[in-house]
Amino acid sequence: MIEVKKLFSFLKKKNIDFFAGVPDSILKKTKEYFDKLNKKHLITANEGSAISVCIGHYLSTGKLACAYMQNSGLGNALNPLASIAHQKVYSIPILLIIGWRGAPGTRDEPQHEVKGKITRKLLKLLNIKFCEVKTYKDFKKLDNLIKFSKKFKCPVACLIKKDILFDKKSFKKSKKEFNSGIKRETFLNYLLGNVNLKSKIISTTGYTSRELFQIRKYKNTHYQGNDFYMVGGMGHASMVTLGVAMNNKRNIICLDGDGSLSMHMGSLTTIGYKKLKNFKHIILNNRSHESVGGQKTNLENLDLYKLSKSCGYKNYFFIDNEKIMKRTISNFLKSKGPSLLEVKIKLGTIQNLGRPKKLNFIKSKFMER
Ligand SMILES: Cc1ncc(C[n+]2csc(CCOP(=O)(O)OP(=O)(O)O)c2C)c(N)n1
Repeated sequence: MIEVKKLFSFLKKKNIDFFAGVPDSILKKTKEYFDKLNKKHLITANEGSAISVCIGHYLSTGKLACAYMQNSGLGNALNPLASIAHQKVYSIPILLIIGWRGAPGTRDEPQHEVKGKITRKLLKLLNIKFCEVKTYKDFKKLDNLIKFSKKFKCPVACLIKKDILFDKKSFKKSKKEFNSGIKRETFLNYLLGNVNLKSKIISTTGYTSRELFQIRKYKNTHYQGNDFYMVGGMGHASMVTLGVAMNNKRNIICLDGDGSLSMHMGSLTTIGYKKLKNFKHIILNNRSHESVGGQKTNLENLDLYKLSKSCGYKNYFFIDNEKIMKRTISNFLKSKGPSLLEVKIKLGTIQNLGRPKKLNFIKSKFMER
């Protein structure tokens, strides 16, 4: 195991002082250290952006920067890695720190096992040298890789499995600003109680899908079978919803998070362009990546009213308290879309939260109804 503090002091000694990435549960103990770095750290909308800002950093400083991500984000990172940073293109040194979900020999969710199994192969295909860091002894390997990256001007990677990083310090709980709004669970219960039985819901990655699944499962009143849980493919829920809505007359609802929304925000323009009356988009805005540790999404200044309107959405609704919830949900569901409902939610999730299981069964049910 490795204490996060020691990893950071190792990287500092290697003169690496700029970091960019998308948060991941395996790397969540790094949160407070990144927060302290302030201007030397950026949480980016997606992993391709993290690679790209590290490329820019190198172009202006000549220094190797570090991009961090979950291995599921390698897909997003692939484009700038292969088409810009690769040794045969512009040859840019970068250190990737990758949380290795679904590593062979570990048990994980299906989507992680798929990516976990091919993570090393993907890196090999990209000609990216890598090492796994499990103990302090592995710092030597990492040191050699960093030297290699600097000398031959190419990306290199370090893989870290679950439960390797630990921190002796316990940091303060999230700030007050994250504690206003409605509980996600409360909103979902309200929504499921009011939504037409024929409406379908496509929900984003992380706690949103997990809570929706759990609530449907344990509340007999909340009819099962109309949901498609995006257990992976973060940021793509709205376009899956669009694909379903284009071939349907009933309300098709996307349950999105603010982190997921920002990952592929360009989708909003396509949705606005299509102008489907049955397209209903809900953003559960907790201003954070709660599912992987509560890191900030940095969207405090994003005006979803202006954004949705300028992308071509017809209606915008907002809920930040329970009093207006029922009426607003009903108006939103009745409205002619594309409509966007922003719900201000606070941090916190259902205890003993499960995960959607039997994915093929879920898909079949969703397609049948
Ligand atoms: C491409 C990709 N990058 C990163 C992750 C890890 N991840 C899973 S859920 C999540 C946070 C989602 O944030 P948000 O949509 O705001 O929902 P919240 O967790 O706050 O409910 C992240 C970063 C992932 N699954 N896929």
